[in-house]
Amino acid sequence: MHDAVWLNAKLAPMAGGVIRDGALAATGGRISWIGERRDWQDQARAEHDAHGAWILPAFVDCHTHLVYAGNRAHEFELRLKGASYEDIAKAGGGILSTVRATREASEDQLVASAQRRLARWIDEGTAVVEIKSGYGLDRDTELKMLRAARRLTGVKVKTTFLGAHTLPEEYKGRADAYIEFVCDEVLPVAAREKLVDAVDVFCERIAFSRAQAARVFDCAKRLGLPVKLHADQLSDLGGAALAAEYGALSADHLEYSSEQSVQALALAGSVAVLLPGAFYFLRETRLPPIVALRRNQVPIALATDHNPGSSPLSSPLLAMNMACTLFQLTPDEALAGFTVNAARALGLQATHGTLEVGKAADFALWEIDSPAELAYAIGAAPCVSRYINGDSHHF
Ligand code: DI6
Ligand code: FE
Repeated sequence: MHDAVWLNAKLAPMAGGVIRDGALAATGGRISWIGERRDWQDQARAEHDAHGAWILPAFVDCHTHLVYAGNRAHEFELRLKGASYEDIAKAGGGILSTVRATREASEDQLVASAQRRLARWIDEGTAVVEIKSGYGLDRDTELKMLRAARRLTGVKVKTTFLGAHTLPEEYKGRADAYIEFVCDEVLPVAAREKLVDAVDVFCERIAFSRAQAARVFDCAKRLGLPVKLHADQLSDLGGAALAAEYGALSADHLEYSSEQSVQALALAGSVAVLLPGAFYFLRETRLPPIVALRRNQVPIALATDHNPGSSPLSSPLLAMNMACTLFQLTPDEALAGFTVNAARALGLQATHGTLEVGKAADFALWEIDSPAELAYAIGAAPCVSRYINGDSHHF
C-alpha cells in the first residue's frame, strides 16, 4: 500500500524518457512507484488527479547568496553611468557594502528578509536551495548567516561556507593573515556547530588567489567537507583547474575558463555551474566555454546566484530562459541544469534531482504542453503545485 498516487500526469523524470500517461506514487516521503498508467496495479491511500499536468523533479538551486541585509540598487545606478563592478569593489563598495549591512542586522532580521525572498523559489517549484555565507567576514557574522540560512522553511537548505569571499577592511593589505584566520578560527567553529555542508572561495583578482583558495580547501579537506569554487568569472586565474585538482563538487561561473581547465573538470567529475543572471546583470560579453563543456561531457548545472551585487535574480525559470538566450543552452539542458545536474553539484545525486524509486518525493506539477515551455516563457507562472517529501505543505 502506497501513501499516495498521482494519476493522469505526464512525467519528465530527468532519468530515462518522458511518459505521456503516467503514474507516480510516494510512500514515507520517497517515490515508491513510477511508470506508465496502464502498468499501475497497486493501491494507494490517497489518489490525486493531475489533470494532465506535467510532473518534473522539483528544482534545485545550487548556488545562491540568499541571506544578506540591504541592497545595492545605488551601485546598479553607478554601473549604468560607466563604473565597473571591479571599480566599485576596489573603492570599498561591492561585497563590502553588503558586509556592513549584514553585520548590523540581527539573525531574526536576516531570517525574515531571506524568507520573504524565498517565496519566489517556492512558487516556481523549488525544493532545495544552496545558501552561502560570505557577507560577515568575521566569525560571529559568518555563524549568524549560516544559522539564519538553516532556520529558513519551505525548502531544504544546504549551507556553504564562503568566509573567503573578499578581504574585510580590518585585514586590508593582509590577505594571507585573513585566510589564516578563516582556516583557524572561523571554518572549524562553523563545522563543529554543524552549520556547513560545503566550502567555497571567491577566486578572483578582486578576492583571493589560487594559492589562498588552495589553503582554504586544505582546511576543508581536513574537516572532511566537500569544496566548490567561484572560478574564472572575471579573469582566468586557473580556478576551475584548481577546483578539479581538489575533486570539487562544482566549479561555478567559468566565463574565462580554458579548454584545459574544462578537461580537468571532466576528469575530476566536477559539475560546471553556469550563472546567466550574473552574466546578464554585469553585462558581460565573454561566454562560458559551452562547446568545450559539452564536448568533454562535463555535467552543466544552472543557478540563480541570487545576491545583491551581481545577480539580484529571484527566478529559477528566468535563469533557465537566460541560459538558453544568452548561452544557447537547449531547453533540455536548462531543465537538467536545475534538476539532475544541480543535485549533483550539491552531492545530492543519490536522493534528489530525478524522479526514480527510492529518491525523495520532491516534485512539481506544471500547467504546460511540453517541458521546453519552462525555459521558453519569460515571466510566466505555470507551477500548479509542489511536493516536498510527498507533502504539499511546508514541512
Ligand atoms: N561572485 C558573485 O557573483 C557574487 N559573489 C561572488 O563571489 C557577487 C557577490 C556580490 O557582489 O555581493
Ligand atoms: Fe556567487
